[in-house]
Amino acid sequence: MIRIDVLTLFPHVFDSPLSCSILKRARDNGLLEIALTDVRDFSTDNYRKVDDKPYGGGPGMVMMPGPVFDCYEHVRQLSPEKGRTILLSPQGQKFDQAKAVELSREKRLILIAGKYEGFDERIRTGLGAEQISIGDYVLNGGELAAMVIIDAVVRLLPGALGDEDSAKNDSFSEGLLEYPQYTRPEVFRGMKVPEILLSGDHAKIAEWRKQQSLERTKNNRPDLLRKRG
Ligand code: 6GU
Repeated sequence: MIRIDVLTLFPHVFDSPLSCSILKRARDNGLLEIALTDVRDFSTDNYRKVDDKPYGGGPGMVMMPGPVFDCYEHVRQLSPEKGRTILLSPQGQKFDQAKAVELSREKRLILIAGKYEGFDERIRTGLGAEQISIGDYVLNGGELAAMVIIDAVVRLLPGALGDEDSAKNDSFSEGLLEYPQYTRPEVFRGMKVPEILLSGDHAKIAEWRKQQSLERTKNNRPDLLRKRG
């Protein structure tokens, strides 16, 4: 069982993905407890303001520390586990499968998704939060990044997938991309399934798949081969 709290200005963004397939089943089966909390509810301003202009000037708005701290302190006491606090930010360390595995072993994650140009730095330092980015591009807010992390983490929870093996064979689990897959029919619009997959020779099939994985990785993601050594 993992508990994931998300602090966000847009809790409804999470409704649809959380009600789909694996995430829904994980919640229904008690593998996952997820709680969304609206940071705006912790604004002390009459207009529910949560952001302000940056000191020193410059474009955009910055998330104010007050509402985020108050929201965080409220969320913290909803459950006894301390867990790990993660700020979603393009300035963070890059999220990858190894990080997903690491996070899937936690009892609790507290994800903070900000909108606007960024967070007041005291949010990161004061909460002792680690920062995570999902890649080298800029999103309008942390919500989709939080959703990506939740999705990647939950499918690693024991019992979350129907077939226990399927997470182990995934792309990246061995540092390589996955081999090509085929299903029926044997011939589709003149395109045939590779003969070897119909041969029943399991050793040959395993060898072919490994070769295909290496080939794909070399062509599409040479960085992964270098990382693997
Ligand atoms: Cl975590 N947030 C935002 N706003 N943009 C991102 C990101 C996060 N990761 C990649 N781009």
